[in-house]
Amino acid sequence: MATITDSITIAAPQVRHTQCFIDGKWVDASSGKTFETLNPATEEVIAEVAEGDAADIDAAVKAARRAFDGGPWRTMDARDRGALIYKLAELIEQEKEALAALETLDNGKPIKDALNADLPLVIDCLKYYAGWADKIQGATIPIRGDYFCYTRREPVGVVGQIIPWNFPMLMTAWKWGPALASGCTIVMKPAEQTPLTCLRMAQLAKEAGIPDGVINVVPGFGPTAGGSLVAHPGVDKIAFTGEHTTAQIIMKSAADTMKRVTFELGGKSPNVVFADADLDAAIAGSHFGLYFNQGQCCTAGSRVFVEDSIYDEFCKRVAGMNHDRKLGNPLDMATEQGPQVDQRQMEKILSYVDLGKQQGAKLLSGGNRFGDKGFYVEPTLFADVTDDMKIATDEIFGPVMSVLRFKDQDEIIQRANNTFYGLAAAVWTQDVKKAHRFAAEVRAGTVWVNCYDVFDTAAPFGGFKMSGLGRELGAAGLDAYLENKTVTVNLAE
Ligand code: TXE
Repeated sequence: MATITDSITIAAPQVRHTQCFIDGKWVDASSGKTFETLNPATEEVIAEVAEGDAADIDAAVKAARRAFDGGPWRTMDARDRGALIYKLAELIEQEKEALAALETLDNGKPIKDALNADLPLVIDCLKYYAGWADKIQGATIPIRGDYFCYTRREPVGVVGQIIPWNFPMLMTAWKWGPALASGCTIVMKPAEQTPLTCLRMAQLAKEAGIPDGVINVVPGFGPTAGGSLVAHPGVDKIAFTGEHTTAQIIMKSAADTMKRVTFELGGKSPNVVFADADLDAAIAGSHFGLYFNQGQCCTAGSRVFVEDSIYDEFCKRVAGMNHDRKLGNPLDMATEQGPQVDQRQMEKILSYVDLGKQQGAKLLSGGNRFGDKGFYVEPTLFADVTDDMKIATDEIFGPVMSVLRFKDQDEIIQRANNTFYGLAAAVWTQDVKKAHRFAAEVRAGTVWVNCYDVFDTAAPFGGFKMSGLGRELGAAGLDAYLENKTVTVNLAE
């Protein structure tokens, strides 16, 4: 089974911010309440964090409203706004080791991943959107008559942003980058499991010179802090990443004030491996596509369809990789898999393992909690999974791979699309025609061909069907933070 690692361990970082960040100041929750954030590797309390609720959200929205309506942010030279966003990226870069360690402490992800994946993507995202600030342009439109018609692209206003715990800093950057570039002001509610890095980023934004009130962060729980943000009449738009059932609650509540909404939600992404694929690459890529980040990725390739003739070899080799996988202290540079984010997620995953066994799937590796301290789950592999089993239909959000067999190329599109999700998909084949046919016919917002989880800030990302609404990243990601204003000028004498 997986082994405990023993090599260079990074020191636990200092926790500097635990209060609400409102109007450029650190303040306690107005109720005085706090909640604990835990280290999921040890189950020990890292810090007590201010538990914001409706009153704190109200203060934050008012600050954001003032900063938007009367402050310099929206009206300053766009290039200067871009420079401030770039400065924030540079300050993050200067303390990237400490931020990566803080992310690992709060979330449990291996420090190696926080350093080599999360932090570079965060910095890249902010630098990319810094470059957009002075390139947001309208159009001149040749309408009928003696008129001059043009459009202005204006910031949507105060945006409420609610993020999950699987990539706390990266989700912060994905939300802040386009909002800041377009001139919006922000009230963010980080996930209750992982508030610490977002709070540190707020302080760095202040040090970068982003004016008070432009970014506000209110930690707290979903139905209270999150719910009041969604209901607040002073908020113009909500951007949310999390579970689709939460998005449905948010969408209904946002309807009362006609807020704009964008959603990045879950998935049950099909990953199709044809017999003609480069098998080494397909196995390595499929393993990464599911087990990366403890399986806690919205894009996780959790329905792996493997062609009959290579099915047994594929499963055997994935089981071997699981056997060798290094689980342990996530602050250890050699650790490949850390704990799940919390007890609830660990228990949810283990209950799906039980369901897989009950419904007749064949457990080839893992299936248990790893150790008795920390929320670790062994890398788990099920073979002989059929399309209707719960482990093939539900988002497990953990290190559980379900491998399904296919024989007929024509059946695979229909089976891949047989889900209410539509976030991502992948195909492994050396046949160009097969790859493009799959890419065209699969109902998903992102398709990877002979690769998995390749993200770039410049490329739009989001879901079809119940996996989301709107797009993040790239130029498309800016649209969600902009209104189109049409101006028509009478030129007649
Ligand atoms: O998500 P929630 P949870 C999936 C994954 C996971 C499951 C539950 O399957 O097992 O969701 O995770 C805030 N009004 N994903 O419970 O509840 C909440 O405080 C306003 C997929 O963490 O959606 C947090 O900040 N806000 C996913 C954020 O919403 C509310 C990432 C996400 O929490 C709220 C995470 C409410 N009524 C989980 N209720 C992905 N696709 O990336 C909660 N929140």
